[in-house]
Amino acid sequence: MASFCILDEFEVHKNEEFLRIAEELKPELHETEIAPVRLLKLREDGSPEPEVISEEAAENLKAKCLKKDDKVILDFGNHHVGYVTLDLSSAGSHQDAPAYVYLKFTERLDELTADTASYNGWISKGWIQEEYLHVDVLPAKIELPRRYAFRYLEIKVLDVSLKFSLVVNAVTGKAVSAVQDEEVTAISTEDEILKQIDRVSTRTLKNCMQLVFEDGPKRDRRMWLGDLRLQARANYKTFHNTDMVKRCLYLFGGLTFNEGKIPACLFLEPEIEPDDTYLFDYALLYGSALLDYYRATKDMDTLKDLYPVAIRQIEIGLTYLNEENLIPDRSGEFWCFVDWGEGLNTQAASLAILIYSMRYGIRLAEYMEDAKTSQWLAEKMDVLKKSAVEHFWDEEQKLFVSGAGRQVSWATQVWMILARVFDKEKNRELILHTIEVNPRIRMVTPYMYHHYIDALIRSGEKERALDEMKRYWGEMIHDGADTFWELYNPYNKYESPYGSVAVNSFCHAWSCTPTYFLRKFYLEK
Ligand code: RAM
Repeated sequence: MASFCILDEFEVHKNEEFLRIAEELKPELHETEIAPVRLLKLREDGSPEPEVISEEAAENLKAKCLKKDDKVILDFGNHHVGYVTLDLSSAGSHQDAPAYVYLKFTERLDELTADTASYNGWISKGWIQEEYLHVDVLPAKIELPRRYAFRYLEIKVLDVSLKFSLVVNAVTGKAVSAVQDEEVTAISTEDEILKQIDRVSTRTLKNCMQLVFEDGPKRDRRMWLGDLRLQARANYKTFHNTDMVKRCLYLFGGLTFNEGKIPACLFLEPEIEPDDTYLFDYALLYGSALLDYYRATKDMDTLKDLYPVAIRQIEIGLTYLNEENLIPDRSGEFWCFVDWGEGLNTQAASLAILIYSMRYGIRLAEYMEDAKTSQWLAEKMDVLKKSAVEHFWDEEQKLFVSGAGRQVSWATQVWMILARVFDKEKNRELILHTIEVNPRIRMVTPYMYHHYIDALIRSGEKERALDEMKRYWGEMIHDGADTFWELYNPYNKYESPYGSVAVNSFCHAWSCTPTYFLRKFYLEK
């Protein structure tokens, strides 16, 4: 379990003008009608691969008289985020007892057979998309109040009475998103896997684009800064909804806390409010998200407004350095994210991310013609690069190590490459050597894989990056992904940071970036 770093004193600073700008950019959500496209039946042996029993879902559904323990499984054909209405009635004698109904919405097929009752993870089981309904009077049209992220819906009759049955006349729904499929053109390639990867990426992005860039429409449903940065990159190359990025950057910039820190995430309801969680790396990466935005839009007014917020994050980051110019090791806390994954030591990566953010800070300062800032940042960055090599480079292993235990992980190598502690050729040697050694402490999230792909491309290993993308995201599709997942460890497919995959999110913002890589580095003229 991650130990959260809850702040003793938490003081929110609101910039009303920034929040006003953000509010004006609030999108109208598009609604699309959705309906089940087929009914499924689980195999006799209970295996998760259901048999398709009907393509004429609506007619077949209506024809069923459901008794105690009967169930139907509806397949909506693709992953959706939205609302569902049940149209129910009874057959037989007068309804003499409540119809007691169980509903389970799932994003993946596998989840239909997962045992959710024994869930014992460390985050709320409230995220599992299950409902228990008592329907006292039939017929009834029930508009379910929650928003779901789902492709499948199981409806099970927990009980009726001996004298009547439940009839599901129809299940209808509306999917919601700030963007529409038509806004994106498919990539032109003959490669089927790449086409699929691109399609699943854009679907993931679309379903996470709600009133802000959410991280996962099933779980969390809030805006995390690290996820936002990657979503925005994918968005520039696809839906190009730059207003949404602008809105989100202003929200983070307008809701800072203690010393001007940007929170790691924002809650959206009942009112937008910052979480009392500071993640060192996420806050530092704000500048990178701002620079991407500026490069995509040339919106100087926004840059001018938010530049001080970005530079402030670097200043705050620098205050954590000790006398040896190192960030003290806080791997045991939820303080510098880097990646989920048991036992990952984040000390070296945190210094690398600080260096990386300073390079972005320098670029921002150059656009702002702020020579003083770019100069001090460049000088300090050189000092930190030297410190990184001096303390973390292991000449014998030819790898970077991290923490007192001198841990070798993939994440540390990747972030040192992205920090450009070495030149391009040496970075190339390092990434190839890492692949060969295959350190035991692996990457587990698509978030970390994004940075790995980035590191390969920046080290001149473009073809290998493409192969790795196909291997990782392609394998997820092979394992049934309609949208990409929060966590995917090809070596342990049931891994969860929360104690059970039942609460993992299977449409997760930070996993949508293959579309960015493909469109930016491979398919654009
Ligand atoms: C989880 C979510 C989110 C991520 C944080 C660090 O709660 O998966 O996307 O940014 O962790």
